[in-house]
Amino acid sequence: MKHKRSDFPQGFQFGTATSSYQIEGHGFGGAGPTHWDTFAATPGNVVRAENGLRACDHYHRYEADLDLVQAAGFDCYRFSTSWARVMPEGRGTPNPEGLDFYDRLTDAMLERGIKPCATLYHWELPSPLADLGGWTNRDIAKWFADFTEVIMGRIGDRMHSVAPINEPWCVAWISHFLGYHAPGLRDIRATARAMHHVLLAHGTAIQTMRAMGLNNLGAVFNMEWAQPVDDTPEAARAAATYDGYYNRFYMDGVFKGSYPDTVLAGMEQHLPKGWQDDFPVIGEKVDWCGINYYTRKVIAPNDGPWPSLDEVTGPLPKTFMDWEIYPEGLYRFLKRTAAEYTGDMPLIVTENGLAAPDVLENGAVSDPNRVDFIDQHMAAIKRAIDEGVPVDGYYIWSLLDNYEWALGYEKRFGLVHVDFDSLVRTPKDSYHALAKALKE
Ligand code: GBH
Repeated sequence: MKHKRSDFPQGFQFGTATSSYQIEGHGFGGAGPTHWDTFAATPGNVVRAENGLRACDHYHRYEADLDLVQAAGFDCYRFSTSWARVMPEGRGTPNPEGLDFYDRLTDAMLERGIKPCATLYHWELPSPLADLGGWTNRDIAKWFADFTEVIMGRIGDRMHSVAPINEPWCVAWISHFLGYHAPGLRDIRATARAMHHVLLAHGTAIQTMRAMGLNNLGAVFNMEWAQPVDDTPEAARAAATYDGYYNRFYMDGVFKGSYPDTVLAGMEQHLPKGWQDDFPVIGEKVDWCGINYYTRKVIAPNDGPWPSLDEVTGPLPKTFMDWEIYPEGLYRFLKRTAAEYTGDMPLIVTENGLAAPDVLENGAVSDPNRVDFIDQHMAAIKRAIDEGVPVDGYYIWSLLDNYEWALGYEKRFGLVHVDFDSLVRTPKDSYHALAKALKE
């Protein structure tokens, strides 16, 4: 690895990220069912119909996993809390065992000198709430605020930072329009409602935590650079539409108190009535902005008003997910976010990483592509910092190979290899390279 800690400003924070459903194992310890359990059980939704019920068994192995975070020299660990573990019914009586788990997890981080960075919702909705319409039901903002109060009432005092929701686009679009994620809908009206309600829930949770006296609260967006396929005005327009739906809608809502015209043109009639009145809540001030960045999309014009249906294969080298490797996009997003949305507010790259074949051989995993990928994205971040963008941290997705949602256990994103039969962990070469870089 060419880059090292000392190439970055004093206090810059390196971290690694995971999420509850992808690593913990579920359906025990008093936890309730989630919409991912049922979605995965329906044939055709997930590769080999795999689910997160065992995953990496992190619930029982978290101490050893945090030892790995510590030994690598990471400053921060970004984890998420399972709503269904904390409130099995989604509402009402909390599950003491679930709260105890996050309490132990928090203390285990602090004992190791690791800063706990919580995400409250990373996609597994309690089934009883899904049955009530989930993100299409406006009441979810209230349900989510109650959950926020319960979980933060227990561990909030020890969090370094908190973000309510991981990637609003994914919660809304991939789950309600593309149908690739639970609940697997393909319905524009449901999508529009989810797009709005996920932001309303974000703002309500921020207000709830402010009222509890908590600080260092943020919002985490996923960003994909929209590259027009050619120089025609039609392609430029298609890319701008994609950019509106994918990237700008959520940032505009949180930072500008409006939605972009590119999106309103296509779906204003589907937004819930009175949406304009919710911006004071949606725009509740945050302290930092998180960007999850993986790839770009090459966009060609199509006849419909919707984006995502008009992606074409780009020419750049690709990861094992078939995603183009485009570090420049991270640089451009950091610059654009600071210039157009956040000004002096700290930015954190809360996720970045790649899937690779990652074969375990003779007790080791050689993953030079991951080392290069991380190095190239560090270069992009450094370039933005050198040009005055206040980037405060870089977190690698992910600590462990884990449940890659609709792709089951087929795609490996970890710095640490997991054998999903024995559950043995083996740090990959990229882990060792990073550990060395973080000491230098
Ligand atoms: C992250 O999302 C998630 O936070 C994390 O849980 C997940 O494990 C990780 O990605 C790796 O996948 O080609 O139309 O399917 C990143 C956001 C959204 C980026 C979907 C790639 C591909 C869109 N991702 N996007 S599509």
